[in-house]
Amino acid sequence: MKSGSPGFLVKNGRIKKMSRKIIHVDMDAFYAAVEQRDFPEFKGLPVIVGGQPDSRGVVATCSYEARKFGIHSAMPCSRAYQLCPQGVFVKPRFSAYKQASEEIHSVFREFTNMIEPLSLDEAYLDVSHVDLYEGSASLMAKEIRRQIFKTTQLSASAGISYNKFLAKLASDVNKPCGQFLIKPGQAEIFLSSFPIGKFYGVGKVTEKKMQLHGINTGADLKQKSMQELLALFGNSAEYYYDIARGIDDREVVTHRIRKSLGAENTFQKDLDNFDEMVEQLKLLAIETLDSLSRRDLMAYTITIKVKYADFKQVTRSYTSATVISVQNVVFELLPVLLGRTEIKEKKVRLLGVSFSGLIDSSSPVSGEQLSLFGE
Ligand code: DCP
Ligand code: MG
Repeated sequence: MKSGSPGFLVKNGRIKKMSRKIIHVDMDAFYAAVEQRDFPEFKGLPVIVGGQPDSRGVVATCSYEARKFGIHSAMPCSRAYQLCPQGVFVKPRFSAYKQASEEIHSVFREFTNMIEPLSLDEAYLDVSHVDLYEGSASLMAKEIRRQIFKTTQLSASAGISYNKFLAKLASDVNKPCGQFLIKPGQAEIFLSSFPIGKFYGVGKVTEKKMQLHGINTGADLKQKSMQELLALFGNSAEYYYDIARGIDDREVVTHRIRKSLGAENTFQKDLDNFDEMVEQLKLLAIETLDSLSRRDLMAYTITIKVKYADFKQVTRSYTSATVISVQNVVFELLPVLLGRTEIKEKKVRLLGVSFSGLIDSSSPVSGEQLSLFGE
């Protein structure tokens, strides 16, 4: 049996699918909590991690005290300052968050090796085959949270269910510092009153489109037939059909292959000069190429992202049949891609470079591609 798969059980001569037990752990106000732990004078205060109030940066996260003022992740810091001038604005300290994340993972590993990290503060654990606490995933989650707190003095929330989709939704229910279980048979009731925009995989654009068609909750989504969903959403129809019913067969993937790697920068002043933009893109490209090579990765696709002064954003990509993550090739492509945007008409506030279509540079195919490219 493949580890982490639900497996099969032969019962009364019939094959029965065993359901999974998934725990989704998500730290509470992660970066801000680390700041409040390391600087006790910040405890109980609205702490905003990200840029300074007078900068053009955005909020990475904020403490629950700050959330009462309406501040949230990705909000411009200037806006956060308007909402809460007395807030404590601090710069992120990634090494501290990374360290905390490693400690959290060592707690996870006491329970299972079937861990799929989603970010520094979030992971899925497949505990289907773990015998601790007589196999009770709820008790395991409670103990995981207790041990995380003991080791890091940081609080975590957890969602427990029979698949990843539901476990992730569940971890938000009793946040902060709580957990919630969705048992088989409870999903559809749980989802029926759930606002459609909160479903994982329903972004802002899809949310609007669904609302236009009278889909505001999980119950509304479930009312739609597969035919109707196909007409509305094409390839994604099946996904929406399934999530309305709480169906998700994705396994916990322990060795996730990175899909993309990139860097971006918001400028203090909008840029309006082509050469300067190319220079900035080159700097971002060098940084990203460096991260790729440290991870022994190479890429087939390069994408630039341009956010204009009016906040509209576009991406331009180029995919090659050969590996393109080589500095001189990238430097040639950057001005070409940039030339395909509206920078002549609009100023630019943010630039980004990312690589996707990643392969391991030690894999035989990449060696072949590289030599092809060399010719
Ligand atoms: N983060 C970020 N930029 C975002 C969102 C998040 O830099 N737009 C960072 C800061 C967060 C961390 O990732 O601390 C984890 O993100 P979460 O969405 O889990 O948010 P928090 O852990 O901060 O809060 P919550 O208690 O809602 O999970
Ligand atoms: Mg979190």
